[in-house]
Amino acid sequence: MLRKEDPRFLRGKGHYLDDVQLPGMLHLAILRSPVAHARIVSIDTSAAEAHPKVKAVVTGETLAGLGLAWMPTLSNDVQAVLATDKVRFQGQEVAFVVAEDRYAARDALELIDVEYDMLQPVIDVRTALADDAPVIRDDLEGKTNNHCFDWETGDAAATEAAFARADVVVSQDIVYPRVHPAPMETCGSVADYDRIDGRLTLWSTSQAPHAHRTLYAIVAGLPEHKIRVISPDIGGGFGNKVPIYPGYVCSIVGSIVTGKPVKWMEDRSENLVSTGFARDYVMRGEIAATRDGKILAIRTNVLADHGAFNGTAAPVKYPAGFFGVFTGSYDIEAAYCHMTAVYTNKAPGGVAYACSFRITEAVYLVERIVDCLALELAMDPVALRIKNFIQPDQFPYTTKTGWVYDSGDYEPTMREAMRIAGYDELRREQAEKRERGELMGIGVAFFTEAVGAGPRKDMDILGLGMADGCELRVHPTGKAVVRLSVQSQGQGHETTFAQIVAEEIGIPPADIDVVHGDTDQTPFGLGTYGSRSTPVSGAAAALVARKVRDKARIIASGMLEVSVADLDWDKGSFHVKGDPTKAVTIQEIAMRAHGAGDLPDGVEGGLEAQICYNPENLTYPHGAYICVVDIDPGTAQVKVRRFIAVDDCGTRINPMIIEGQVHGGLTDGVGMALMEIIAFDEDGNCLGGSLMDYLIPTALEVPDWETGFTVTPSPHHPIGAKGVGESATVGSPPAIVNAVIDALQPYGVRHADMPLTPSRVWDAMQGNATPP
Ligand code: PCD
Repeated sequence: MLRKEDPRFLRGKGHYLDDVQLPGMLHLAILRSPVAHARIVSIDTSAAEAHPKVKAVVTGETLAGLGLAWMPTLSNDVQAVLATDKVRFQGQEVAFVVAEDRYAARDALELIDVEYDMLQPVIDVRTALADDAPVIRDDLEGKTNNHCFDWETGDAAATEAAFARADVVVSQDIVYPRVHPAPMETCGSVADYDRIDGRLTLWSTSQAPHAHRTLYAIVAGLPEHKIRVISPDIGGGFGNKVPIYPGYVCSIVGSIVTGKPVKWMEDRSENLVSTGFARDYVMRGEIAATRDGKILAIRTNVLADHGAFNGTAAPVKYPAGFFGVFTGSYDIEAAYCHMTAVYTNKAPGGVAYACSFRITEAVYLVERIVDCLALELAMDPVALRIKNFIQPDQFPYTTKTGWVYDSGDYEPTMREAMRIAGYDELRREQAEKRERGELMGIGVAFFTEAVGAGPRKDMDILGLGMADGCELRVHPTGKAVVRLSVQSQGQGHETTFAQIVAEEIGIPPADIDVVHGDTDQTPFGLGTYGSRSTPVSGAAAALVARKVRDKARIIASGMLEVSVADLDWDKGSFHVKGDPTKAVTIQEIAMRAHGAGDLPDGVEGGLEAQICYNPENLTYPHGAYICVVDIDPGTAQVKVRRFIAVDDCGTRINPMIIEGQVHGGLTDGVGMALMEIIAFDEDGNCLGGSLMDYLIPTALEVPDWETGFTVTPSPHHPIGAKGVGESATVGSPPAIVNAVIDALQPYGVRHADMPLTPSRVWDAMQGNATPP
């Protein structure tokens, strides 16, 4: 089925944040710190205030007076809305101007004079905890160092014992560099505060409008029922639009102060420099195995860079998110992970960029060290993986860190990827090319993801349980509206959720409207990220439709004058058992439900239902990826020649949309593996602040994707579907890096860190370790 939203998008009729125009609307611009770490000595706003088009200039001091200078983050830290005492990263919000137009607001920023007293910045995560490192978060009471949190999982002693028994132990330092989600649309908001009835309407680029509304209610002390958060069409989220950014709060304050609607819209550099980054994990992976390739244990130690404020959105019990699933798809004896997170003078975060809370880092780590082990054992990387896969009869499988994988059948997925790739033929081709000095590499990655957070007993964000509501109304003429708590950023929910409901209730998808992204119009729920919409809200949509169908059955029994037990469902109609000619359609039932005359005893009029779905478990999609690269030995440039992706996301709702999700994620993977990095110089200047410096891939850098699938339904999801939105971003970087390392075997290279730019690959070929 084609996407219902596309006629609107393809004709330029999408309605994005910057399309919101309100009468009398003013424009807000933010003054940002040019330096990474400095004390604010003074701020002179008088010249800006004198600008004829300026309506307000607000500093941290003004906000402090209102108790709004600091706000809670989604991970129990606090973050400055506008700096009061110090600036803690380059690009931090220092003051804002509200003016009649966007240009005047930006011009006036240049009239603000800030005097900074420079402090030494903390940039290198490895030395952030040194005794003499300046303390970044001296706003936190009693803070004497840059330590953010420690976290561990697994069994250290059992893991040590397994390592002691192993024939082979391989360890490798692996960096997953800081990258940025860089959605096509940057972040922004329009706040409209009505002073008379005390109502705030906020249009914002939010992936989680309900959760944001609750936070605004708590922070600003506004009554929650007087706040309406609207996410219009969103031009890509990728996790970038999960956190609450100071700019959103500034636009609210701007509207309260001026009494007018106020728009804030980031430019590209502001987005790259100041909003949620992703990854930035410095990892050491260790793997223990027998000589014949049975993996015994995996151990890892991670140093996590959280920037100046911990703005991560992650379930609170898992400060490192789902990194606990770092044991991958393998049945092993023991595992242990220790993580230390630190503050640095860099932009706060990080967000789960196509990552389901750090699963991307976990998958990269395990798939790299398994390849390192294959090299050490001189074993084929596919054979090593197959030998260690969790077997189909072991599901539900409890990992050594306590997660329960719901279902999986890994080997057929791996074999399907090998079939499409022509794996053995590729190996033969590679051998021939090696003879001739050509550098061809074949990389394999196999992943299992954990997506679809809740359940609410285990998972919450700031005390809000991770469940989702759904409401379905069938109108008298048999057309329907389904209201969701999740929010699409391009994934096609208007289509797929209509399909889910259509399948259950037999009304054609074209007759079902999907309403989302408006807290006044939809039931409460935690929003879209971590590929949770299908696992959680998709389940809610199926169940709410079944609830409506149950009611329709009772009404049908009255219409056909038989008992409920004597009816058969036929997708769209009920008929009397054994007599298909005695039937009523769902449309006829809908009219009857709203019509004159009596309904069966105890049945209220109308045909609608609402539920709140609390998932029993996460869903665990898996996939097998094979990448073929060629490297130019003269320039060290990597070309991805082929990429085969076989995904298993359980029951597939819309194959075309899944295909699009996979294409997008694979392209992300090429970017991260070969091009993207948000780097800093030693003064804390961000070196990735524009798309000239932060390279993202285009159609020119990617091959024609070759995709396939297997189907292993989730046993606990009502329609067996698992998430898929992030799978390809998670699975592709290790496949690409493994391919590059494989190609570099003639040079004896075991590892090189992303992004594998020509200079890094060249360095690796010269035997130089990758720079940090
Ligand atoms: N599906 C189907 N079937 C299945 C699954 C799924 O069909 N089995 C489909 C659905 O329905 C949708 C899609 O597909 O439509 C997706 O889904 P999911 O997986 O559930 O997911 P979601 O929740 O919806 O979404 C989310 C994701 C994420 S998370 C991300 S990053 C990204 C992805 O999504 N982002 C984006 N993808 C995308 N796309 C687009 N276009 N845009 C965007 O932005 Mo995070 O955490 O936030 O970082």
